[in-house]
Amino acid sequence: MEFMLLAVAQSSCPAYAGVPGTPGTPGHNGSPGRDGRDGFPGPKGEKGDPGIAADNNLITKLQLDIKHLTDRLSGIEKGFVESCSALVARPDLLMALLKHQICAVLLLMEFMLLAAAESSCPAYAGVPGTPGHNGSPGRDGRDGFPGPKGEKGDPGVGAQGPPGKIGPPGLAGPQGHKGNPGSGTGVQSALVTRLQSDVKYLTDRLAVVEKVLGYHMFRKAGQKYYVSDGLVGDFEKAQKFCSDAGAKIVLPRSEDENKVLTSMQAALESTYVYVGATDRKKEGHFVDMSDQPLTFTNWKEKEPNNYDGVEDCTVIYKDGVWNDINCNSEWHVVCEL
Ligand code: FUC
Ligand code: CA
Repeated sequence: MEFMLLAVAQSSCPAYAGVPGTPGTPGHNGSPGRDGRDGFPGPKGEKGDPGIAADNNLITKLQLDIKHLTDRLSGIEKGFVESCSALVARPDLLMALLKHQICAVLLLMEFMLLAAAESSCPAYAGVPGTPGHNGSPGRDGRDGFPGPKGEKGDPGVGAQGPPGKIGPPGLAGPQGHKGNPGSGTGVQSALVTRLQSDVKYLTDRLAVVEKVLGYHMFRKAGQKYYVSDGLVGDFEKAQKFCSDAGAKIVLPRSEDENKVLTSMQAALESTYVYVGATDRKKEGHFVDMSDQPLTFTNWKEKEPNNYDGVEDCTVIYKDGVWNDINCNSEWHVVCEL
């Protein structure tokens, strides 16, 4: 009714300014805030593998040691030492030690979408007001995710310089304590262990050979050496002479060794040479100098006969056969190393 009356008044009256309209609709929400700051750097990469230069130097040194020892042995023994060719290094294993690892890191990014809701209210009649101002910018976004993990560090570099010239080996010292577990690769450790064992074997062998060189006469018998300075004495004297030399009275343990001793005996121009076997502890039961049963004998026919009941020691005759004899009689002394 009121609306109709107004319409009638407007059509019939001069136009006046209308009643101001109701306020406009609220402005839209402000624009989204700025992107968040960059994330912090990722965690530091893992420490690189231990350097291999030091171990390689050790391997090189051991190989040089082996070459040096092998050369010395070959020179000394002049062809009667077995080949040391089994001790040649293994370059293929060394190459396998150099390996590289590349790690790929996957970065997950999360995006959040915000939807602004618009709301409007119906306006009443009248001229709508001007739109309100935009709202203030939203808050800054959240910080980004941490960056990717850093690259793995470079392998370390050994501080050890190149090996110097090898001096002559000294006397073998006492065995040291067991070392800590190695830090190299399995292949590397196995190679080093083998080379160290080879060096020890050759060093020990060289010490024996050099000792042998100090005697007037020597013969190689398998892995042993028979040595003599031409000494003649009773069994006690023979025992002392050999034990002072870090050796034992000779005792052939095979036909071949028995032949070597026989040839030495001929060179010594000796009738008898003492052999390290006695039955002093139990008559008729001959044992070696460690009281172990004999694994090889070459008794002459009808020997041992314990002649006159006083024969507890053993000698080898010129033709290689054995005889039991009085320990107080004096014969040539040969030791084995
Ligand atoms: C044989 C040997 C003895 C001794 C004697 C002269 O009877 O068995 O050991 O040599 O000869
Ligand atoms: Ca006898």
